[in-house]
Amino acid sequence: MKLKYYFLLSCSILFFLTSCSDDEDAVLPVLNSSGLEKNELELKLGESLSISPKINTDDLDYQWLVNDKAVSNEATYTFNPDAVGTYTIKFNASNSSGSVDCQYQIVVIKVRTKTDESSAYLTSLFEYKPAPGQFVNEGYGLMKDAEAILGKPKYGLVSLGGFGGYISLGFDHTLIDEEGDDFIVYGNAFKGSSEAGIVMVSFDYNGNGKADDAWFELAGSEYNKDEVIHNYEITYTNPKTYADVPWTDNQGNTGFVKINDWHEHNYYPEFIDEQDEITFTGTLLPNNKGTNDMGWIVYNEFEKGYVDNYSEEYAELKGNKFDISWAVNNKGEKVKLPGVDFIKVYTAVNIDGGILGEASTEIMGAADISLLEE
Ligand SMILES: [Ca+2]
Ligand SMILES: [Ca+2]
Ligand SMILES: [Ca+2]
Repeated sequence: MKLKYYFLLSCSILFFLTSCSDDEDAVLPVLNSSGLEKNELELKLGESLSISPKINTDDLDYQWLVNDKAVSNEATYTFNPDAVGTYTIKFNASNSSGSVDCQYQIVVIKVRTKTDESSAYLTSLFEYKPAPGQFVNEGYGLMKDAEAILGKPKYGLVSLGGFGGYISLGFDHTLIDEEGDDFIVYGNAFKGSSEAGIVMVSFDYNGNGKADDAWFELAGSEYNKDEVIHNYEITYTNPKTYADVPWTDNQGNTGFVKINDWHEHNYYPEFIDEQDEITFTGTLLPNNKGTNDMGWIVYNEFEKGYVDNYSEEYAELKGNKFDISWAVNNKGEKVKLPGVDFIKVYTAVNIDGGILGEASTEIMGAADISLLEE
């Protein structure tokens, strides 16, 4: 998590050693307390915050500044912001003997509290950018398919193509990290067909309603395993025809998303801006391809924490459960978010399934567990 999300506090005392004081009796001000107990702070829009620094004397001139603009000359300041953002509040108190000052940094956030009208299901599509795949540019791999997964899941289904292909989506309220699992993402997995996708989550820190804030991965069961490659990067080149799609990765490997006879068209997404090549980055899960007793290719399930993955809960839910508290930053450190406004899902395996085509995560929708009927 970036430092700017933390409340920063620094205080100091300045002695007027060189000044010629008229008032020999003024008590040198000493700051006993900054006025706030916690050393980190996020304030929700609509809430106010009173700051009362504790100083050893009352004989002082006070000055408060918010983002360098003078706002008060009282001993106590009540901060009552009317917009989200990061605010620097400065406090200074002085007399003829010296001065004390403090600086506070406060991040004001807007949480869209759920109401009786809130939908349990996805309401916004922000971006759909699949990696090359057999369903891309046809049924299940067009923008209209991405739109079809909004609302209550019915038959809508969208494919994300090979590794890295993603979709970003939103709810009409902020999902709060409650006890246990918080939301479900629906897929089309079945026993032997786990085409795992990773979920990333984001809070609308800048309050603009757009998914343009920092993303955090929800660490699933494989996250800390040796076979997992973090910061994996793959670049696909557009063949601009019905032909194998070449790729290179940052591990020194090359390969192809191979065409098959059932999908006779270009597999590279023709509706995205990047029409020569595209690079995706993310966490690469271990290759889960195997064969069953009949000799057929299967994709074995991972334990927990992935989309389109036949984990324990899948048979009953037709989806996978996620807990916001699994969020980690890009160093793998736990992150505490005020909530989740946006989710992003990407295909997290890079597997050529032979006759099955490339492994690609599919999604049918998502739901806030707290709003589902028991
Ligand atoms: Ca939770
Ligand atoms: Ca935003
Ligand atoms: Ca699937």
